Amino acid sequence: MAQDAAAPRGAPASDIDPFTREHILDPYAWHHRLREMGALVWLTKYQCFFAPRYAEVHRIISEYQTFSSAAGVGYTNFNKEKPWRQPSMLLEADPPDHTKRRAVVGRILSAPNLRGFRAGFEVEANKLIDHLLEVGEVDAVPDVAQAFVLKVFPDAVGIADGDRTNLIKYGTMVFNAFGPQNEIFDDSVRDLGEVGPWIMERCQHKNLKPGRLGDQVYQAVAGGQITAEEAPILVRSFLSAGVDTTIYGAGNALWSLATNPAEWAKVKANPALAKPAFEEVLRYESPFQTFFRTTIEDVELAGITIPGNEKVMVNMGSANRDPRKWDRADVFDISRDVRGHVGLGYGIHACIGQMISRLEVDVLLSELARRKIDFEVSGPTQHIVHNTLRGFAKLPMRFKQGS
Ligand code: OVM
Repeated sequence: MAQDAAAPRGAPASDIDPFTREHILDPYAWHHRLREMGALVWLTKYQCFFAPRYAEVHRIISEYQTFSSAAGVGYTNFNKEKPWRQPSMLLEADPPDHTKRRAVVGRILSAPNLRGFRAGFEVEANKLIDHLLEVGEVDAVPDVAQAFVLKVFPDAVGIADGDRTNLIKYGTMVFNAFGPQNEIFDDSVRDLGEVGPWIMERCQHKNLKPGRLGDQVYQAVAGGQITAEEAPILVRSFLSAGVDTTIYGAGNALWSLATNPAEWAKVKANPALAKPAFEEVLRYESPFQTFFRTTIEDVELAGITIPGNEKVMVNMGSANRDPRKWDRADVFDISRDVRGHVGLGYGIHACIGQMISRLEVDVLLSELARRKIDFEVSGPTQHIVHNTLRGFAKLPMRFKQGS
């Protein structure tokens, strides 16, 4: 057990390491403990504050003027250390740089602009469901979540067909890099020399199918809204942020619904409930658990002064289960009022891909529901050991025709 003590900073302190294998695999007990300790807890190992409660998480991600993203949203402070890759032009940027790019990409990823994809996603979901009924037992991470997302999402961006596993390798690097430079990070960047150039090649205009989302970014260059230098790095954001998140989100959805069959019965009875069910998954098993901000200047939060140019660790997974905000926070309930969850962030940096991610998972779940498919966990599961994402490495499941 970690030692808790009063910190010199006037906040409670903890020597807990959120990035050990043990704490990654079982986060909710230590989240609870840190929430009970205070609104800000000083992490002695990382020498930074940790925000475990909903109110402060919400405030930090709202106040982009004070809590900057430009020094990176991982533990590495770009003001002090070199980033591992060229920073994202959306995620790792502040206004005014962020503003125009956000508007352009936001329009491309808006619901009206995505409407045309639904029918094709449904075809793919139904092919997959036919296959699941044939084989019965699968590992739902590679065989369902990954199979579906790796087909429909890169197709929508306009990436050529073929082996797309480099997208997963790259996503694993990107999201592990938001944590400390520990062994988990080192393991995931091992293939960077091969995967990095592969990704950047996919971001070139000539390699993107005309009319799809990637090409639309380049059309904005032609329209003068963004520069030619920005375009490939913006397409890179699609490939960085859009794959692992939705795969683990879909896996977490299948697990949450399989282990709460009364909730799945509600969706089967009314497939329109697939949408609120996924929102509850984003709260209950947030795929993107944690990131950081960097203070631009001294700021007072919860009675504590945080000096400028310091990292603050923000835990959305913990905020999404804070009983100060949520009734029966540890219960998966698709009927609850889940508005305000921070599973997709909030404010100017709120997930820009949320509409396509929701569309993918909604199609998958609502087609399973429409066809009255039942599924259950059929063997031991295993979570990923990952610095920032929460999801399954192994999720054995049995699918069968229900009624
Ligand atoms: C990006 C990016 C990468 C990872 C995550 C993310 C959660 C964005 O390259 O813009 O948002």
